[in-house]
Amino acid sequence: MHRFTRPVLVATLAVAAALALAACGGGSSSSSDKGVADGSDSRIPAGAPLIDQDKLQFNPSQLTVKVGETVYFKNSETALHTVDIDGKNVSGNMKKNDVFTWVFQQPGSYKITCDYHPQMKATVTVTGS
Ligand SMILES: [Cu+2]
Repeated sequence: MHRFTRPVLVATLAVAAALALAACGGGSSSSSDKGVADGSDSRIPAGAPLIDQDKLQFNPSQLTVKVGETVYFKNSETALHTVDIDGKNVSGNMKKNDVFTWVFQQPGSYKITCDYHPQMKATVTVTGS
């Protein structure tokens, strides 16, 4: 029995390594989870900062951008949302697939909320150029 211990362990490690690689490859999670557009929406350049409104959340909930950079917000679901910056509704109602953009002109930390869903909260940190 003992003579099989080592090969079994090696096989287990190989499976674990394969699973880890598969996890790194992603596939199931949207790239907007990371706050960067993947280019799948022609209105949003690949690599642009993007906050998705989905599942009644802002995704991601933390984003760091530079002064003057265009930040994209996209409503990906049927629920109506807004983009409020420090309590001010700047987007109006956003329907499914609506895209809203905003350029932050001053460095700082900005609270992003939605008029309709108090649980929707995000923070955009704007750094100097
Ligand atoms: Cu909302």
